[in-house]
Amino acid sequence: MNEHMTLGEFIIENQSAFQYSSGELSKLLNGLRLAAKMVNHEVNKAGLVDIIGGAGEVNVQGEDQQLLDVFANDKFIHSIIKRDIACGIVSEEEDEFISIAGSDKANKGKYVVLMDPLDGSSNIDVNVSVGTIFSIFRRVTPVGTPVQLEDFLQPGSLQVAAGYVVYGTSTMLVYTTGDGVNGFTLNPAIGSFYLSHANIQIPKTGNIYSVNEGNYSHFPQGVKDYIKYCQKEEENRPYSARYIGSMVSDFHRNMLKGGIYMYPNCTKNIDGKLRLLYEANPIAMLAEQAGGKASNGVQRILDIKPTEIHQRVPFFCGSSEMVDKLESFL
Ligand code: P6P
Repeated sequence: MNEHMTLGEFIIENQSAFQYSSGELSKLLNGLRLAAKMVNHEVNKAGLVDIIGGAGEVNVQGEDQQLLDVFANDKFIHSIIKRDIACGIVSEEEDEFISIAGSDKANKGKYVVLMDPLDGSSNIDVNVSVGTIFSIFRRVTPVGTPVQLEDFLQPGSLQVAAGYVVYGTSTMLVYTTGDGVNGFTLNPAIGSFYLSHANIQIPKTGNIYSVNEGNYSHFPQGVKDYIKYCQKEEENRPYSARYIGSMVSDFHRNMLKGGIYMYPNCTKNIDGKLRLLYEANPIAMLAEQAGGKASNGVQRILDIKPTEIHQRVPFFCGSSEMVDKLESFL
């Protein structure tokens, strides 16, 4: 595998390995790649808000400045619709699912895309990394008919692809089509993503735990006990506490170095905060494809049968031995 391969070359080269290799998923991934570059450009200049104007203002070019998450939502939705491959979209930014009739109104699209176009966007004005998360399924209702809710409410184990973009010190696109996880780093000078992290494997264990300890008093007792276990002077502990407040960044670091990310249910958020369909499921697929685990504390995330598109789920994800240990406390 050529380390200097571009994402475009990689998609084509690995298309045949993909069980539905009709090239349609490749076109969809290429659309997401393009939108990621456009969002990256906008996110990177967000720090110049005073010059370019904040949301709702008019920037120097006289354009209406959009909230970045609205901008990201628009860019990803249009890049998906234009390719006529997907028949529907669920977005964190949209209350209802979007039905794509297609250019000939025939709903020929075989795929549905579920996404969080800009996760952690509240961090942008303090210059902290943010991310896009996406999940792709094949539709289960007949091709040629309008997409239905059941097309989006499939268990995560049926995802055909999942990935994220992290807009950080460098911008990376990390994704899987069920045959391992590969990471691509954007060279902004020429606008190409290059294979930089081939076949990512999460270390079986690690010494980093990520959780918002400000919610400690509201956590279930088992989570409190696990956090105390992480902090205890024993064996290779205490672990380091790292919490960026942007899940994609916390997960990306834990995937490369080992670690566990936790967003538990608590008395304030009885089902947790994270959304099953376009945050937990895609990250869980990536975690498992990289040799890690993802659980809601008692059940594999990918086995959960969704009941509504914006449902929340408690989320524990990362190094397999750390997730196992956490589950033993619950
Ligand atoms: P809290 C961002 O809003 C997000 O969905 C995740 O990316 C992040 O890990 C979490 O919420 C942060 O939430 O409640 O700790 O501020």
